Amino acid sequence: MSSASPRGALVVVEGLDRSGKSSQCQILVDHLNQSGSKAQYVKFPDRSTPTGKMINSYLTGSAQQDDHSIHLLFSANRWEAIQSILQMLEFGMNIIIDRYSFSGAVYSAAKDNPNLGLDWAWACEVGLPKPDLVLFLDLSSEEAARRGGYGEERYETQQMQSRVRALFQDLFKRLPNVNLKQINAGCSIDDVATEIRTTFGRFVEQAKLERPPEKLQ
Ligand code: 2DT
Ligand code: MG
Repeated sequence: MSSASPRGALVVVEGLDRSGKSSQCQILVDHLNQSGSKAQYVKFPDRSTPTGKMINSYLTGSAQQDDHSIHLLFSANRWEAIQSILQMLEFGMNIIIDRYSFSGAVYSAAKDNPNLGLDWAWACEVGLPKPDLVLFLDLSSEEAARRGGYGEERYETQQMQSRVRALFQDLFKRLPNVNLKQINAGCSIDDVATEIRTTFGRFVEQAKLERPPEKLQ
């Protein structure tokens, strides 16, 4: 591929559990692939790698971890994937990521651990590729709970989710350089998908993608 061809866009979808992230990522990926753009779905945590398996044991309750230690594992689970993500972007593939550093910082900071605030939690994300676009699917924790309730994994309680929702907004305020679009995830799947597609389309028309992407600060 010649260096003149555009790189792919790095898009992150964030939100609470039950906000529809995974479905919406898949819908966008399918839409892009069907309309002639290359797109690949990536999910964090990636539970298939050695770090991901440790994370999975923690989330499902079969292992305990110190709060800092599990935080670093989640971050390592992203860092270990970065070379392959950068290569796919360079190859012209749009990468649609289901959760990224933003979830990484806020879920850890939402714990009742006075030594683990947003500043500490964000520090190990600095230097990772900065997404070109972040779509935040906003949903109240009450509405999320009405959608069939939470599952049985760690963090899936209404108290934790409402803290996480507030911390996402605190974090976004600290990151004015992030290209953020908040989307009301309380509408129907089709309406949310349409808004995401329109937002992505508008973004791509105007995008001047640096190569490689900028870094999170
Ligand atoms: P899923 O339900 O999306 O599989 O996530 N989490 C996620 C963190 O605490 N830190 C992170 O860095 C990431 C990516 C959010 C499982 C849970 O893991 C949380 C919910
Ligand atoms: Mg979950």
